Parts: sequence; structure tokens; C-alpha cells
Amino acid sequence: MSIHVKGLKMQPQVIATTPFEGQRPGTSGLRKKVGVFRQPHYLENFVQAIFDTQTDVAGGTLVVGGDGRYYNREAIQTILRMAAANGVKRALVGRGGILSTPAASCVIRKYRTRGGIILSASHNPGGPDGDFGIKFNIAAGGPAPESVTDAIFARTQTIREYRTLDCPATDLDELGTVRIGDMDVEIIDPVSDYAELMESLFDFNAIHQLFNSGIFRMRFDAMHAVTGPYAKEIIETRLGAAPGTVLNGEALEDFGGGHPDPNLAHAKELVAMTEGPDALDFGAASDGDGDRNMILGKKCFVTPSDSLAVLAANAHLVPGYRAGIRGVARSMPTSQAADRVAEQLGVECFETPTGWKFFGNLLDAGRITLCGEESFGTGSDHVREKDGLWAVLFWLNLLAVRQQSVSEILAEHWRRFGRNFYTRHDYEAVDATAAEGLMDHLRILLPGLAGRQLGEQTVRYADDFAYTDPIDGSRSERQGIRIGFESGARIVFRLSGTGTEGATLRIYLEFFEPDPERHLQDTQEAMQPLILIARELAQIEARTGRSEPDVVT
Ligand code: VG1
Ligand code: CO
Repeated sequence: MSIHVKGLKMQPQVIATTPFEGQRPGTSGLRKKVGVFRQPHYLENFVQAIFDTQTDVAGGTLVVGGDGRYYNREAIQTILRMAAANGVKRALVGRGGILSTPAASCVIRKYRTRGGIILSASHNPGGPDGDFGIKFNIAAGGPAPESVTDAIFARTQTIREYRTLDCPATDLDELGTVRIGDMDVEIIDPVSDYAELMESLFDFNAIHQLFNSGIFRMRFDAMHAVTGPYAKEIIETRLGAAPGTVLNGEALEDFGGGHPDPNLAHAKELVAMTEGPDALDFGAASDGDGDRNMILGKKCFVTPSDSLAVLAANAHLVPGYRAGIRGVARSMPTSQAADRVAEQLGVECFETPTGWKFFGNLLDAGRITLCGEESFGTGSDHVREKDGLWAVLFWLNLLAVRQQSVSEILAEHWRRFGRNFYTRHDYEAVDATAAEGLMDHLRILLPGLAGRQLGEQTVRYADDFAYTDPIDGSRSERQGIRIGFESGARIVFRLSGTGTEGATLRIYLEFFEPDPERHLQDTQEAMQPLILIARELAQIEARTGRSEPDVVT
């Protein structure tokens, strides 16, 4: 077969290749250093493994876009050539190769496509020495479930050839349709479908009035990552916030050298703007690919676990959720604050392993409306990814309707439900063998822990979390070590599945405080006894050589 387009001859090619080690997707797709992805055939092998296993993508429409990081454009050219050579009929590509993760999910769903390929390493730094990532999202719009990622991985281990097209690069910057081989490439506005969806869910008039009230000051920090154009269009243009409300709104290939992770450690400047005598009323930030969010009020930080609980308790105040919510789900390490709300509302509450892919079935089956993770991820059934701007708009809608500050809303929430104090301690780039050894050591301790006294706490249960999906019965094991105490406190240990250097040990700590008199204690201070238990039990210093965590959120 040879196809003529605009006088160009496009030859489908079959290229011989050999498998690479280690192409198993982690918590959220395959993430490696840019240098690894740039090896000849590396990206191609993984993409061909997607086409080889997800056979219904051929003959249909595929969405392609990424967070704009270094190597995004090159990877998209490779994927488009391979998609055409593999029989894909149409590709929808965000202009400039840009699609935030939630926007990609929105587009996959809205145009009833067969799925999408998202290029992102999310919060990991970018640039020539930074990280890159790729993941496949299914037709429902969400990250591929484990059965799919397992199949893709298995294919990468036996791959012998891939298909591509010998053709010039596609212009990604002009809206409109071009053809490569037998495939139409439609360059779409990356923002408009998503912005329209947001308008359908939230009371834009009420938020607009809040912005116009003259007494409300906010900033949104896009961290030089993908949400810049989305936030400018929605917050400044459509909602009428003052120009300059969006900080670092220009998306850069290396995120300006920063670490686009919206948390207390990496969004320090924004946090500082919500403190002091001239403090803002509201601050928010999003991550590299636009799916995470951080919410700050005046002198106040909303933990993501609390955010999920507050949104669940107040959802009826927002147009898109006026009918109430069906159920809530949280990842296992996320605090149990949302469970208390679900109980009062009389709706189901699910505890899933870490990673958004585990919410997909529950959302598709209509069992849950809202879901979230402690790692600054919140979302709903409007798409099948977590959604940073969505969470920010939800909070703005609540502030506009309740006419209260963030800290007043939180304080009231805690008075009504009690407060789940929560923190996460990360030990980054730890020696991988030492980290595995630490987890094995804990696993050995597990059977003897129940009933034991640790510090002031008595262990009620200790296990390695396993999950059976209530919809399709699939089972996921070894999802993190949980130690629950009689008091309701919890310590969770797990290793990150998104890092690219050594291992990252995450320790999640939580305790419940019903007494409003004690709701304003400092979290880290109040957490000290649990922190000590965790450090001693896991022998952290002896095994990792670290006496303090690198990041505390
Ligand atoms: C981390 C978070 C997890 C999140 C994942 C992807 O995974 O803990 O909750 O779903 O990142 O988020 P891990 O395995 O490193 O703990 V994103 O915004 O980086 O795509
Ligand atoms: Co992300």
C-alpha cells in the first residue's frame, strides 16, 4: 500500500525491534527519565504494545495530548505516525500537543472515542534531564485498569516489530484537519470542551459576583505547567477575575525549572501569599498535568483528605451535584474524614488502592459521585481523572454560596464531623533495596502486631492492603501496609509507583479528634507520638540512613 497526500508519498513501514526491560506501567502510566524514552525504539515499543493489545483503537478515534513538557511534541509526532500505520481512522490532538489530563478525559468521553494516549509525568520535574511519561486511557475516559496495563506490559516483553509511517511532521499549532496516511488528524482547541463542562457544573454567576465583590482576593498558581491556559480562560476570561490572578500561567517545557507539585513544600510562594498581614482570601495551585489541586484559605491549608470530605458534605450547594451524591470513594492512605460524611449522608463509601484507575469501575457503575486521594487529587463522575481546576471551582462555588471563609467552612465541618488530623512524610530517592527491605521487615511483623501496645496506642489490626473490585471482582494485592489502632489512628506505609530514581517511601499518619477545643493544634506537633511509632517500627533511620523526611505534606 502507498498513499499520496498533497504530493507526498507515505510509506507504511514495519520496523524490527527487541524488547526493553522495565516497561511496566506504575501508579499512573510508564514514567522514566527523558533519556530513557529517547533511546531508539523505546517509545515506539510501548506504543505498539498499546495498539497490539487494545485492538479496537484501530478503526476508530484516538485522543492524543500531553502536559507540554520537554519531548511532548516529538512523542506526539511518533504516536501519530504509528497510529496512522496501525489503522486508526482519526486522531484528536490538542493544539500545540497540549491536553491536561482531565481535559483529555473530557474529550475522550465527549466525542465517544476509543481512548487516548496522554503524555505526562505529572508532578515529576521536566526538561532534558527530567522525567517523561505515557499512559493509555480507555474509552470511558479513565486510566487503563490493571488488566489492560498488565497486557500492555506483557506485550512489551515479546515485541519484535512496530508499524509506522514515513511522513513529515504534522503541524500541531494550526486548528483544523490534516491527513496522514489514511488517518485524519484534527487539531482541536485544548481548552474549550473542558471549559464548557466546567460551566455546566458550577454556578459561574455566583463565582463572578464573588470576584466582583471587591473584598475577595485570590491567586491561582499554574506552576508553569499545563493548567495555565485553562485557568486563564476559565478564571480570568469567563469568570472575570482580575488579570494577573493566574500566576506562572505560561506553560513551559521544563516548568521553569520547578517541581510542579502543588503542596506545602513545592508551592511555597503561594503559601506565603496566604499568610501575613496582607494574606489572600484564597489560594490554589495545580500540578504538571492539571489533575491535582491545592486549596488554601487565609492562614489556612485544606488537607486533600479534608477537601474531599468538605466537598461531599456540601455538594448539594453546587448546581452539578444538586441532586446529592450517590457515594464516595477514597484511596486507602487518604484519611477517613470522607467516611464520616458518607455515614451521615447515608451513602456508600469505598476504600481503594492508590491510583485513579481504581475509581473507574465505581464511577462507571454509578456507585460513587465523588472520589479523592490524599495526594492532592479530587474528582467526580464528570470525567474519569482527578481534576485540579474542577476542585478549585468547586471550592469557589462553595465560598460564593456559603459566604464564609475557607477556615470558617473547615472549622464548621470539624465541629460537625470531628477532625481527622493528617500528614504524609516522604523519604525520596532512598536506596531501592533498603526500601524493599524495610517493607519486607514490616510484612514480617504484621501477624504479631494486633493487640500490641505501641507508645500510647494499641494495635487493632495490621495488614497488607488488598482490594477486590466490587464491580468486576478483580483483585489487587500488596497495596500498602496498614496499621490501625483502637483509637481510630492509623499509620500506612507504601512505596511510590511514580518515581524514577531509587525508591520513595511514603508514610501516611492520621488520628481522629472529636473535641473542637483541640481542633486548632499544630498538625506536626500533635502527630509526634505517631511519627515516633512509625519511625521505630519501620527502623527508618537504620534502614535508609535518613533521620528526617524530605517532604512533609
Ligand atoms: C502518586 C500519588 C497517587 C497518585 C499518583 C498519580 O502515586 O500518591 O495518589 O494517584 O501519584 O498522580 P505514588 O505511587 O507515587 O504514591 V499524578 O497527578 O502524578 O498523575
Ligand atoms: Co498529575
